[in-house]
Amino acid sequence: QKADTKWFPEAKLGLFLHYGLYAIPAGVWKGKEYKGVGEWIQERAKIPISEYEQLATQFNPQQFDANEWVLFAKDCGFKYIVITTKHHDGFAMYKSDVSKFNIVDATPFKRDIIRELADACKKHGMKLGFYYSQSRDWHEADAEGNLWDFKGYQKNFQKYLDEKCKPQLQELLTRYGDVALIWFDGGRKMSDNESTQLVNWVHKFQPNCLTSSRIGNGRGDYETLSDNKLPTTTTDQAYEALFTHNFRSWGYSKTETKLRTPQELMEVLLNTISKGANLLLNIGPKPEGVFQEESIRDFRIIGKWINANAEA
Ligand code: FUL
Repeated sequence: QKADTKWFPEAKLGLFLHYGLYAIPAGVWKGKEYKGVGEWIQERAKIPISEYEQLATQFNPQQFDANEWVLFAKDCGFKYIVITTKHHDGFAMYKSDVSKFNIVDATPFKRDIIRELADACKKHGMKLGFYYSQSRDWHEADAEGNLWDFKGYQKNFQKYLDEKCKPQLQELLTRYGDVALIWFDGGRKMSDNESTQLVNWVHKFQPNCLTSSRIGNGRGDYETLSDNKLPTTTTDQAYEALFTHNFRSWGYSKTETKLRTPQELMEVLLNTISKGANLLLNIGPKPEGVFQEESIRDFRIIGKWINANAEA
């Protein structure tokens, strides 16, 4: 049973937010600069879990204000927000009973950012979707990816699915109201059975919650393209291109400072929506809980055009 995708092509523009512990190192670990994807720092620098976990004790985004984020998105013409609830590092940005490695139990901040965002989205009529890294989880021995802490270990992927992935998805789908979509990421190594299990699991709790194609094996409800790639053909299917303001990093980065200009953002936007696909445009919020000033400035510029040209 596929979910109802009708709202999706009508939405056209989504705000992608990659927020997590990786915003603190922001591409720099022990004085060494890592270019590219800042949210991959644990893998790039092969940081042991015990050390990476220490970042949680420093995570305290005092300036975070969910209403501000949502109203900014709304002002700029975004119709949905997708935020990382758990990226490849395995850290839950919400209160999870499944793993203590979460924002409420492991940080001095102690607030559930996803709860606050869900409430703000509801209040302001914004759709909310959850990014969830379903196969890579560098915090877990049985998940994909961490070969530095768990060298030579015989993985039991189904165990990870049953004991972390599925229970966490259940939390996300039963505690935060309507979830517009689960933005699965990284299903290339999954079997058809594993992908199907997860899609069914999502639809069991919320039949109309969309699942992205990165669930693997053609099982998603809508098609999401490769990172920072324009659609090549016109489509009337539910399709989505994703671009980050900063050319290469999704998480906040001090080593990737070049940003797409408003002109470049407009080109990406027009190219994408003229082909019938949605654009999911990304910001990596800073450790303090705010967006980079340049992103606010530039997104407001394209927002003006979007609002001026929005269909009545
Ligand atoms: C990729 C991930 O590995 C990146 O870190 C990022 O989340 C991007 C949107 O998808 O596959």
